[in-house]
Amino acid sequence: MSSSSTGPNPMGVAVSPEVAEALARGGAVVALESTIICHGMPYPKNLQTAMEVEAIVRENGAVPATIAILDGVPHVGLTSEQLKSLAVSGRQFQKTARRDIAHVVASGGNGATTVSATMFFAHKAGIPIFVTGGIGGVHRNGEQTMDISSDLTELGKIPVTVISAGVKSILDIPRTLEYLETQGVTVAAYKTNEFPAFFTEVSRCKVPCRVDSPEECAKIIYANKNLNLGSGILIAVPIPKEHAASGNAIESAIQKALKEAEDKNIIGNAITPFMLDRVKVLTGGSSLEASIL
Ligand code: PSU
Ligand code: MN
Repeated sequence: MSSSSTGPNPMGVAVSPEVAEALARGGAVVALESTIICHGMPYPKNLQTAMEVEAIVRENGAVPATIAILDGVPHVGLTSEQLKSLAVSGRQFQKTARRDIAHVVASGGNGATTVSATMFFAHKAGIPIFVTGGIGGVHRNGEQTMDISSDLTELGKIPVTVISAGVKSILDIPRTLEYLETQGVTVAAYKTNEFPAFFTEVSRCKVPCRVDSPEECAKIIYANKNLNLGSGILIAVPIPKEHAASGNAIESAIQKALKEAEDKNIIGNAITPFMLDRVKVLTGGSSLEASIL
């Protein structure tokens, strides 16, 4: 079902009528990001995947709220027309992390929100749950470049629960977990003791907390809320074994892509889309398939 968005409310955010209605009656709403649509996958795979993800949320009795900035207005919950225009526009939508929000809004631009910006708007709209594929983290060589995704600091300061397939091994997973600890983020893994590496269930990093049921997750989310901890929660759900890509093939693609990035001097917020794209090409598309499944 698609519904047209209302104009921005006094908080400066346009919440779609369907999302607003669900929130008002205390129904379940799941926030979804848009960088993955505009910068993470090619058209039309991105549109198919975005629509599929929204459909899965609905099948499970919740209302999806994809978040993006359209003509300078942050939108929480998109119509199918808006979703399509986002998918078709792709990279014309600016990759928008927390630091970019004010600029994209002030210039009336179009922004595809990363995990950090999506968390920010989800919280503003009163949505406590956000589902995505992979989150950003500490980049490899991050100890020199200081390239640490603002997804991690946002998790430290916004009480939203992010459910993801973990952190891709294009990043430095052990340092990402260290940084999340510093930020005070509750990190849990679902039915495993190991923090998942997105393409595979294996990272060799022990997770600080294991959960084995949705009820256990809910109890942690409740404790966080009840104590007003103010920080976020990351729940990592490993990719199903049958869909896991080969760890070795991915690692050698990552090594190649890292070298290419260095040679081309690709840095800053361009590095994640570059790495995702190169790893996809170098693995003959198997990393993209694993991303969608
Ligand atoms: N990792 C993925 N897929 C993605 C991203 C990260 O496996 O699509 C996107 C998310 O939107 C994430 C952002 O929030 O990249 C992080 O970018 P950066 O590393 O520039 O902070
Ligand atoms: Mn970065």
